[in-house]
Amino acid sequence: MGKREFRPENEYRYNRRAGPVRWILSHLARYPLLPLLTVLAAIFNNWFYSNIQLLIGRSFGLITTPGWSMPELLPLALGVMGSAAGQSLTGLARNYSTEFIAQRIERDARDELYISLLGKSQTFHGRQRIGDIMARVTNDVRMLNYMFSPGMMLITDSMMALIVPMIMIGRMQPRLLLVPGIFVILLGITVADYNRRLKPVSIARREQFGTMNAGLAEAIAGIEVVKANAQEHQEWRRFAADARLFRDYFVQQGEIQARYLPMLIFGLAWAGGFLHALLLWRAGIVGLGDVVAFMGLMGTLRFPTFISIFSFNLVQLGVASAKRILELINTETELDENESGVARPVRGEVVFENVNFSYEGTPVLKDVSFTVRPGETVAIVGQTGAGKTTLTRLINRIFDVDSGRVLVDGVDVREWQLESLRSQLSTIEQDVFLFSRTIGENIAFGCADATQEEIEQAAREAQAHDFIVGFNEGYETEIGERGVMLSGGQRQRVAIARAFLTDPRILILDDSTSAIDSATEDQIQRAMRRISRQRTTFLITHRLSQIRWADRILVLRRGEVMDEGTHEELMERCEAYRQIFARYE
Ligand code: DUT
Ligand code: MG
Repeated sequence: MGKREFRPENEYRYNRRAGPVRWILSHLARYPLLPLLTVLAAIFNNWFYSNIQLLIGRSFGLITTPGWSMPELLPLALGVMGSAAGQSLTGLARNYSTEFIAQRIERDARDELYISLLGKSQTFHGRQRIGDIMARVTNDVRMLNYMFSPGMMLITDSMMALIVPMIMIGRMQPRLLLVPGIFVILLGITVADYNRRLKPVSIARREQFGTMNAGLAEAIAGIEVVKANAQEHQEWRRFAADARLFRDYFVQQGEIQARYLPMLIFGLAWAGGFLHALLLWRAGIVGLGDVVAFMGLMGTLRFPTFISIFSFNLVQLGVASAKRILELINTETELDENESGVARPVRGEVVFENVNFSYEGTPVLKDVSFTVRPGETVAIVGQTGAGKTTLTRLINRIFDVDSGRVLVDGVDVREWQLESLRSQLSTIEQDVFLFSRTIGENIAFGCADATQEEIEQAAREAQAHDFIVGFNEGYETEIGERGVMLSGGQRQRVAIARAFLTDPRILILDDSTSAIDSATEDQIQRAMRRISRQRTTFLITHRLSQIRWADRILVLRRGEVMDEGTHEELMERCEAYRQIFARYE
C-alpha cells in the first residue's frame, strides 16, 4: 500500500492494484453471500416464469384434445398460480440482495475514497481541482450503485431469462431451438457492437461532467474576483460551453440508442419462430400446446433483448467510474504518516541543515541553515516571495525538503510520527480558514475533548472572548454559510485561541501581509505576544513592534539566509534588511 498521511484503524483491504474490475470484485467479496443469493433468485425467478408458459401450453394442449375433463386441468391451473407466487417471492429476494449490494458498495467506496483523500499530501491537493474531486466522490460513486442496482441485477436476470427458456424449449423439442438459437447469437453480436460504440461516448460524458463541475466550483469559490472584475459574462459563456458539450454527448448517446438493432431482430425472430413452430406442427412433430408454450417462451426473450440497451451500459459506466475513483485513490502521494516514527513530547529545538527545496523544479530555498533553541522567538523577514511561508511548511511537513535536513529536537522530521509532530505544532496564518460550525467548535478544532471553560479561557487569552460574547448566541454562533461572517482580525484571534487550547511546543505566526486597524492590531499583538512565550515561535512579520520582541531575526532573500541578528545589529550591517524597513515604514 502506498504512502499516506492518514490511515484509520481496522481498515478493510481492497485490491487496488489490478484495475477497476478487480477492485469492484474485491468490494463484492466483502459480502459473498449476496451475489450468490442474487444469482439463485434470478435462476428460480425465471424458472417459475417460464414454467407458467409451459403450463399454459399444456393447458392448451389439453383443452384441444377431445374428451378432456376439468380435474385434469385443475393441477395445471394451480401450477400456474403456484409458479406466479414463486416468481414474486424470488423476485423480492433478487431485488433485496442487489439493492443491498449496491448501497453497501456505494457506501464502502465513498468511505474508502474519502479516507484516501484525507491521507493525501498538500502537493496533491494543490494540484487537483476541487470540483473534479467532488464529481468523483459524489457522482462516480453513485454510478457504482447503479452498476449493481439495476445494472448487474438486470444482466443476471436477462442472462437467466435467455438460458432458462432455451433449456425448456430444447427439452420440449430440440428442433424448435433453431430460430431462438440464431436469435441469441445475433443478439450477442449486435449488443457487443452497440456497447462498443456507446462506451467512448458515455465515458466522455462522465469526464465532461467532471470538467463542468470543476469549472463551476472554481467560479463560485472565486465569485468575489469574478464580480470585482465584472467577468460574469465570460464566466457564464465558459460554463455554457462546458454545459453544451455535456449535452452534446447525451445527444450522441441518444442517436446511438435510437439505432438499436436487437429489438428489430427480436421482432423478426418472433415471427420466424412462429412460422417454424407451425411448420413443425403441420408435420406432426409438435402438438398445439407445444406451439403455445413455445410462443410464450419466445416472448420471455423480449425482456432481456429490450433491457440490454441499458443494462450493459450501466455496467460499463460503473467500471469507468471505478477507474476514475481508483485513479484518485492510487495517485501517489509524497508523504507518509510514519506510524512507527518517533512520538514524544517536543521540546522545541528546530534546526535547518543545508536545506534545499523547490516547487515543481523551481528552486525556492537554497542551502538554508540555522538553529533555533527551545522557547526562542525568531522573526523571519524578507520580501514577498522570498520563501518565508515555504520555510515554515517544511517544519510541519506540509512539504518535504529536496536535500538537507530539518530537525526537531535533533530528530529529522521525516523520522517523527506525523501525527505526533503535527499535533505539537501550530500555524496561524493571515488567511485563517474556519469551518461552518460554531465558534466554540472552531476553537476546539484539534482538541475535541476541551471543556467549555477551557475554550473560554483560551478565547480570553487570545483577546477573542469579548467579541464572541458580543454575538447573540456567543460561543454557539454559527460561522460561515449559515451564520455570521468574521473579519480578518477576528478570524485570526479565533485561530490564536485554537492555538492556546492545543498548546503547541512550536508555533508559527505567518502574518507578513496583514493590514488591520491599529486598535485590533494592538489586541492581536498582545494575544500573539502572550502565546509566543514559553514556546519556540517563528514570527513572520514586517511590523517593527512585533519584531522587537523576537530574540533573533533571520533575513531571507530569494530563498537564502542573508544574515541573522538583532534589529539593531541588522540595521547597522545588513543592506537587505534596511531596504525592507525603508519600504514598510
Ligand atoms: N510558490 C510556489 N508554489 C506554492 C507556493 C509558493 O511556486 O505553492 C513560490 C512563489 C514564490 C516562492 O515560491 O516565488 C516563495 O513563496 P512563499 O509563499 O514561501 O513566499 P513568502 O516569503 O511567504 O512571501 P509573502 O511575504 O508574500 O507571504
Ligand atoms: Mg508568505
